Amino acid sequence: MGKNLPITDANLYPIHDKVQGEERLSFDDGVALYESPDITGVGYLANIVRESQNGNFAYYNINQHIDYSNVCILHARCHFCAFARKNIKTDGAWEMSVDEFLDNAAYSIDHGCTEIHSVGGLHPKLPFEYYLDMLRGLKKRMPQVHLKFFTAVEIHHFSRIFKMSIEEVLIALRDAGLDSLPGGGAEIFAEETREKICPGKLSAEGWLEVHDIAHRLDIPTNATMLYGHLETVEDRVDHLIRLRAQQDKSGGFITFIPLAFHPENTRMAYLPSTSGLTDLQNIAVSRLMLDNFPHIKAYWIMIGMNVAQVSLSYGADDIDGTVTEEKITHMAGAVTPESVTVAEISRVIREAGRIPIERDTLYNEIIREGHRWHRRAA
Ligand code: V47
Repeated sequence: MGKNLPITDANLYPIHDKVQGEERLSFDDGVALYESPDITGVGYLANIVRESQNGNFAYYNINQHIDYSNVCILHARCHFCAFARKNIKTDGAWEMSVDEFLDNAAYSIDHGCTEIHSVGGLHPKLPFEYYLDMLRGLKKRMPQVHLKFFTAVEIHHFSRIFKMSIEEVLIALRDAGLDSLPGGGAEIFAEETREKICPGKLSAEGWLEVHDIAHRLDIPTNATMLYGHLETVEDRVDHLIRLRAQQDKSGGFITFIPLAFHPENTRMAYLPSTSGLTDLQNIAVSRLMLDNFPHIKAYWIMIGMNVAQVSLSYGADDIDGTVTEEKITHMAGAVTPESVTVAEISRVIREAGRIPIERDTLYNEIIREGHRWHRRAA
């Protein structure tokens, strides 16, 4: 068994058999994958799943990130965050008016973006109308553009401060133009570690409940996991298995994005940055454990374009997008550019031996004719 396989760790052979038989991997398999010294072998296994699900394609999108404000009532609680500020008077704080936000988003029209990704801190004072007006204003100006707004933590915050149920919040936002939720705020679900890195933040159950309700309302969402801080290997596997169980239940996750912790300017600045091998390992193990997630995204902003390129053979089928003005990671010391061109993304993907496909948020292929674009009919 395994004689002609590019696997040197015998602990991976039974997992190889399960992967070949399309059998679900267990908690112990997840731990064995993380503990294996044979990263190439783990990547080989992840690549089998990646190619069976997404062939030779590698997806990207043309998108814009706009963070409407970094004022956050949890500013003192999330020890991994370099983005949040106590109030608008604090050094480095910002708060866009709806008009400023809409002016900022004009970039999306000029640059043919198919998606705007917008999140903010948990703002104590902005009224619900502010969020509705942002969405309505964008939908009026650019009805084609997909609006991926607000993490589960923001949705829960709105429900609390506006005294509405999660369902009421999501329905009102959806009616105003919300198309999907990004995957942020999940951090690490394991209670003990979560309590150390972000005490008092929305719990794992709370995060999953918001996504559950969104899925029931036909609002698709993404999921993330923050790694490279105080979490154990068991915490990571537990996180992936809880996401997999949620996907079995509600089925609305589109893509999973492992997020590499950036320590600079945070209260955990004593920790080292993640290594390329840890980044590849997290991509590969998530591809293997999350058998019911259609896509795994290598977020180049956090792991760098070089590792993102290699990850296309370690389980990832998506490289995120052009991005533009990313703040959360750059305020925590990311050295990647804040934006990249389509030509560069295509070159990176082709060089990895994959076929670049421009997609929208829901993975419909985008066809461009000059400045105009449309989604390929299914
Ligand atoms: O929720 C915060 C994380 C998330 C740091 O859904 C940090 O398509 C690293 O969720 N170092 C926001 N990470 C980013 C996010 C995301 C990004 C790209 C695509 C999608 C998607 C979602 O970033 C936060 C938090 O988990 N984060 N601080 C830090 N210092």
